[in-house]
Amino acid sequence: MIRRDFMRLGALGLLTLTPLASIAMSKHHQGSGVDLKIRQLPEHLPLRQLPEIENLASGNVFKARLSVAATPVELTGPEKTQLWLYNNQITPLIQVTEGDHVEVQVDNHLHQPTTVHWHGLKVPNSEDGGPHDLIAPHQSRTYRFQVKPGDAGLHWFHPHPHAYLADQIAHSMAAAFLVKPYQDPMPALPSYLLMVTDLRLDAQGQVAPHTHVDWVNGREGDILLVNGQRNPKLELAPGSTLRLRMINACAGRYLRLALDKHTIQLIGTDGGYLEQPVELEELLLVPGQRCDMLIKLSHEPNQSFALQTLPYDRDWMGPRPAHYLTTETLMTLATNAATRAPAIALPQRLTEIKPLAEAEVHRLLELSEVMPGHAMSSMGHNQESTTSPQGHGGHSMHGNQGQHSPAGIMTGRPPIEFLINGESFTPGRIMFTGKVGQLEEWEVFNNSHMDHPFHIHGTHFQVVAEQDAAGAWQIPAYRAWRDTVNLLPNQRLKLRLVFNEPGEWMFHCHIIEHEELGMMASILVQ
Ligand SMILES: [Cu+2]
Repeated sequence: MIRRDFMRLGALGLLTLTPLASIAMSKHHQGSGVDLKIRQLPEHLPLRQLPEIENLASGNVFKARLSVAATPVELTGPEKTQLWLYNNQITPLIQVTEGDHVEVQVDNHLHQPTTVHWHGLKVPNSEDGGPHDLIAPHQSRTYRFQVKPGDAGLHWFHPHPHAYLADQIAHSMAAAFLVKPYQDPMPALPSYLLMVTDLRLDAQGQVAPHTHVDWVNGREGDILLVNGQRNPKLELAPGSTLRLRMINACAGRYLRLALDKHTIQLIGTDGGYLEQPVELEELLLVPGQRCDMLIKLSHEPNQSFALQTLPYDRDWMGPRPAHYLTTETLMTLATNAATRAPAIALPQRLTEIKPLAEAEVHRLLELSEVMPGHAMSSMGHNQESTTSPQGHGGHSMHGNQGQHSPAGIMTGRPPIEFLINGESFTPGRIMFTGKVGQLEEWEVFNNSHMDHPFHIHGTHFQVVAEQDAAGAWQIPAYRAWRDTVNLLPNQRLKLRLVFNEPGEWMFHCHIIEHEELGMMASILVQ
């Protein structure tokens, strides 16, 4: 551990949690009883399909009611875990076709405000469910938007209320939103949606409160779930070609995906299809991102193959969770004894992604962090010149009374800030102004020692250049539409994008705790 890290850990009170040596050397994890809870969860049950939210309309209209409520769920034994869920289901699914009109009434039965952010969908700004637009406790609101033709892909929805977000995500609030294309270039294949979440429970089987380590790093739960199940199993005929579409809905966990004895054909990202399949040995799926993959399963009958997440070090600070540097199995793919499935002809070209032209406006965004008593940001900010996280509660943007006031929920968070261009998120403060239809290029610079997954609302972007480990600019190997992209420590990326809808659009780190501790800002598009 270098001296700087030692001082930062000390300032955050992390040194008192564990002897110094074990912080530096070991993978000790926090809490007890956790391993027992995990072992009580059954494995290898048949993969559950995401429960579909019922459409109350027909034709090209999708209409539904969405309740948000504390729901007891039997996870680890007789004592039920209180999760906060949409329609009392773990990771349910809305399924529509491009061009459909969507109308969803949300009834907030929580004792705190929430919003529904339609992550990846290009909705009007008024329907984006951002932090400015809260649904108060025990109130309802209806979101209305059209899914534009051309916006097919796997998206999702989750809450976005500032100050309450981390707690709501830790209680499993997340759901999938699949937009089917009018015409799919892919043939019909066995196809599965996979939503990955994680949970950390206390000895009573309830969602454990956030620790300082969670706040600094982004919370990782010990219990890794796919569609609400621990290591479920999917069994197919040998030689099958299958399609897996995955959402990383975790607050802080990076998924470095690899399938035992197989390669992955990546065919799509956040914004839909790639132009052609890309064969990969492994794929990093960071919080907020989606991937669309084809797997050509082994011809061997009666075999099992683990879909794993390999160790990924995003420069963790403080005591590491037990799982942090181990390989974990997300789910198991198995071949049965059936006759070998016939080979399926796959299209060579899936779509066209036109490169975005030279930008009219260039912006620089710097992601940084401030530890207490340390001027970490190159923007010259220090503890005196920035607002403490507790100070944000004073803005009282939520107009919420009672025990769940923003000021109350902010207590217990460490005095660390994550910044964009030296600023911690302040409701109502606009960082940039832009124009509808204008071509923008954003150079995003991660001037910190941790990875940050960077997410932009209201549009998709293309990464046009990325810095390699030596700092040299490289053109990405393939073009893709994304709304979330990872930045390594000290890395710079150039993104091109166009906002086609006016309004104030958020951009932020999708490690939920970093976003909550300030790494969020907005652009006003006119
Ligand atoms: Cu971050």
